[in-house]
Amino acid sequence: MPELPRLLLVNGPNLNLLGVREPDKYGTETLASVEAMVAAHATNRGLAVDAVQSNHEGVLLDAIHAARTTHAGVVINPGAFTHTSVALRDALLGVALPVVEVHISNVHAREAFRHHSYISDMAVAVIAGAGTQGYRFAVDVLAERLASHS
Ligand code: CA2
Repeated sequence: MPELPRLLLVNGPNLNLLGVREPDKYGTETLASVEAMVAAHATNRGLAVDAVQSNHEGVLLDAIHAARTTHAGVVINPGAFTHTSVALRDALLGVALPVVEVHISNVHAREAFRHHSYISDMAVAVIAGAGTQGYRFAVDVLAERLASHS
């Protein structure tokens, strides 16, 4: 049986605290349940998922580099690195995989420093403010894109 195309799910700093703190902003689901939900949804769409979360920029860069030849797309919530990291942008540009950027909260309704993203202009889609459902929508975007580009 041929292997399913794989997506890399990347969560950046502090997202390991999902469901533990600040439920008003980020909901009550844990990171583990989000990752399981994404994997289940991807399976329904004929895709497999590998998930990484780190509070360390270099770990995220390494995971993205490693996905270059093994994965078909990236779903990423870069957390605060969204607003700061040229290195993360360069890593995503370097691997040339389709990227969907996800934010649980509506970053545009928050502080001005959250309105700029180093990723958005190179992403195929940006989903913000849909809560953790946004990760499912991101899988849908990549599934449709991969189907239409195959
Ligand atoms: O809305 C999002 O998903 C963000 O990417 C979350 C980041 C924030 O810096 C971005 O501006 C928007 C923060 C992630 C922190 O996650 C926590 C989760 C639970 C408790 C505390 C932090």
